[in-house]
Parts: sequence; C-alpha cells; structure tokens
Amino acid sequence: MFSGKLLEKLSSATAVVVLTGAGTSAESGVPTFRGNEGLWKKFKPDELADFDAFIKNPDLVWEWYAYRKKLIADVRPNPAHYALAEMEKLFQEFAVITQNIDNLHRRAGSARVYELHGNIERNYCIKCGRWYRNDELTLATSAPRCVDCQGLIRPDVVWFGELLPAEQWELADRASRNADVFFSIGTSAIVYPAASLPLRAKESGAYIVEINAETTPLSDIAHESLIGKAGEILPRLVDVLRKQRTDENQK
Ligand code: BJW
Ligand code: ZN
Repeated sequence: MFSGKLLEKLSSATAVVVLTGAGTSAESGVPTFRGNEGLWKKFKPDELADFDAFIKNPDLVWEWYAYRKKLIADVRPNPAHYALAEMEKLFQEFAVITQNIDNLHRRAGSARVYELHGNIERNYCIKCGRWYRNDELTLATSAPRCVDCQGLIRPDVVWFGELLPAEQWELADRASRNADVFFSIGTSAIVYPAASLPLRAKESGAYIVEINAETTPLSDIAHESLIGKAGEILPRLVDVLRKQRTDENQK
C-alpha cells in the first residue's frame, strides 16, 4: 500500500504538513460539500456560504448553520483524526492545515492546527465584532442579534469571496513551503487559495501525497495518489511509521 519511496521520504523528513478537507470528517458523519452525497446537492452555495446571501436572508442562512452546528456537536473524531494526532508525535515539525470548520482535529488531540475556513463553534457580531460561543446563542431558526448593539451575529466561517484569516493563512503558507512531505487528504482540491498550498509545497521541493476516495485535479500533480478512505489508510500508515521507528532504534 505504501511505496518504498514514501517510507524513505517520511523516514528522513523533519517537517510534515497535512492539508485536510471535508472527506477527512466524512467517516465521522459530517457531510462533504461536493459529490453525490455532498451538501451542495441539496443546498445552493451562493445562497448560503455567501455574505450577501446572509444579509438578504439571515434566517435562512442561520437555519442551515444551526442544523450543521447541532450535527457537528453530536459527532466524534474518526480514526483519520486520531491517526493524524499520533503522527504529530513522530515528527520534529508537524502541522495540520484544515479547511474544515468542525474542530475535530483538536478534539482528537492534534496540537498544531491551522484553520483556514474558520470554526463553527465561534460566532461574532458583524457590527461591533463581539464574540459569541454557540452556548451563548439560542440556536433557533432565526438569526441571533448582538446583546450590545443589536447587530446580526454570524458564524466565524469563511464564505466565498471573503479573505482567509490572515495569520492562519500565513502560518499555513510558511509551513507548506517548509514541508519535506505534504499530504492532501479528503479534499476535492478545487477551492482556492487552500488548493494552492500543495502546489507551493511542491515548488519548494516537498514530496506530495494525496489520500482521497477518488481522483482530484491534484492527483496528476502529486508524487503519489492513494485512493481510499482516510480513516482506513491513515491508521495503517501510523502503524508502518511506528514499526519503522522501532526498527531504526534497534539498528
Ligand atoms: C474522502 C472521503 C473519505 C469523501 N476519505 N476522502 C475561479 C477560479 C479560481 C478561484 C475562484 C474562482 N471563482 C471564485 C474563486 C475563489 C473561491 C474559489 O476557490 N472558488 C472555487 C469553487 C472555484 N475562493 C474563495 O472565495 C475564497 N476566498 C478568496 O479567494 O478570497 C480572495 C478573494 C476576495 C474577494 C474576491 C475574490 C477572491 C474563500 C473560500 C471559502 C470556502 N468556504 C467553504 C464554506 C466554509 C463554511 C462552511 O462550511 O459553511 O469552505 S466552501 C466549502 O469548500 C468549504 C470547504 O472547506 C471548501 C473545500 O471543500 P472540501 O473540503 O475540499 O470538500 P469537498 O466536498 O469539495 O471534497 C471532499 C473530498 O473528500 C472529495 O474529493 C471526496 O472524494 C473525498 N472523500 N470521503 C478520503 N472517507
Ligand atoms: Zn454587536
């Protein structure tokens, strides 16, 4: 399943970086966006993941996020998340860059996580910027209002046409350019600027590995493309890496 080349690269790697997408949380029961089972089959992105749509119909957008907040609060990390938390312990430098807003990497124990598209557990007032946790809001079907200024409260997620959080983006960009091995896992690799990170890593000399249930536009660019479920492939990879470390220590 894992090539000699990949194991060799990982054995000598100092810095490993992982970019994750919705497919990494699919086995936890969080729906992906695209594909037959994806959210965008039923919901229109430009009517929901878009600031103008929020202003036009805040209750509709809130209803969608309230549904997803509840769904995400009720799921657990899956073997892919736990395997990545284990991998962090095996390398000198290790970072998870995620497009996911579900906080499942941190819940699984990953310490260095860069969130490119925000976090569904946080919210803020669009008028005065006051922060709200989910448990401070009534997740009813109408959009909540700020207690200080009556402004609309929105989830702290990045919608289309919005800039990514600058600090998280800079850390992710720097880590990608410094990576010896770069994994792209469970992402359709089409949403920019996140999709540019494997390309930046490759330009800087990283070995690019994709793990996905199907091929994506990145598959031809990656050095290796492993087709399958992240929750099955990653635990196997961790087992192989642990064995590799034990063998090296016994030499
Ligand atoms: C498994 C699996 C298993 C399943 N195991 N694998 C034209 C060209 C280029 C760029 C643009 C363009 N037009 C507009 C743009 C820019 C736009 C963009 O890239 N659009 C593309 C769609 C073309 N980007 C933006 O707008 C970004 N901002 C920006 O560029 O700012 C600069 C700017 C400013 C002003 C004007 C213009 C530009 C912001 C992007 C924000 C994305 N937001 C969302 C919603 C977040 C909030 C929420 O969740 O509600 O982020 S959209 C959605 O897509 C979400 C995801 O993070 C993101 C990526 O999706 P992901 O994770 O890849 O999921 P899927 O479903 O697509 O794929 C899942 C994959 O998993 C599949 O491949 C499966 O096979 C696989 N899989 N099970 C392994 N068990
Ligand atoms: Zn306010």
